[in-house]
Amino acid sequence: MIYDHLFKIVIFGDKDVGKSCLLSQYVNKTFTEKKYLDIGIEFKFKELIIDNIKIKVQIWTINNDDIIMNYNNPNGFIIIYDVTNKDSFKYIENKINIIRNYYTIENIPIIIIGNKIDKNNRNITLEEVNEFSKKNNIMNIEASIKHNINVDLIFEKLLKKILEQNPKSVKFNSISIYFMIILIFMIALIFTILFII
Ligand SMILES: Nc1nc2c(ncn2[C@@H]2O[C@H](COP(=O)(O)OP(=O)(O)OP(=O)(O)O)[C@@H](O)[C@H]2O)c(=O)[nH]1
Ligand SMILES: [Mg+2]
Repeated sequence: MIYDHLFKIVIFGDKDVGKSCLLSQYVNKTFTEKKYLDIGIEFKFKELIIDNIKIKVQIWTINNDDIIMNYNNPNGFIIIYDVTNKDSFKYIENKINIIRNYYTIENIPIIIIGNKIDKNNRNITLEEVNEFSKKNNIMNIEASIKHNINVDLIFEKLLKKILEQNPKSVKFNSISIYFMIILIFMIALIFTILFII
């Protein structure tokens, strides 16, 4: 697919919240109960169309502050917590400040995800999350990555926000480059013929 935009999204959050699961559920539509090997950093690509705009997304999962600091120009962040684990929610509060301070982009799109709503021992109420989101001006959504509930919606919401900040620009894609080469060749040919006659 020839795309209009290439965006980078970073998935971040405390241990075991479901970062690796989100990546494989969204891109490959697979889920495993087994713990993914914690390799610190992973990425996959996904292509999709939103409002007739062709987008290629490079999605990273990271679980280390240093990587956040060194990460090159992300367009948006997905920060996950586990609705059954209070600590995982506390964890994101200070991470949002790190991201905001480091990237200096006042309004870098961020969405926070309350994952594992399929479990019945939830520890964090939607009210406290809504209050936190409002205070920090970020989007939030709850999900069950296990049951593929709201997984596509997470990316759709974030990407729509990213698109608002990156209006469609005219770019050279591979077809237009071929077209330019042929055009230049034709013009050169016409001049050569004119020169000869
Ligand atoms: N019940 C339930 N379990 C989930 C869900 N999402 C992920 N899990 C489980 O949570 C565990 C951790 O998932 P991972 O995706 O490996 O978590 P992670 O955030 O990548 O963990 P680290 O890379 O170690 O920081 C796994 O056993 C998953 O099966 C969900 O929506 N519901
Ligand atoms: Mg992981």
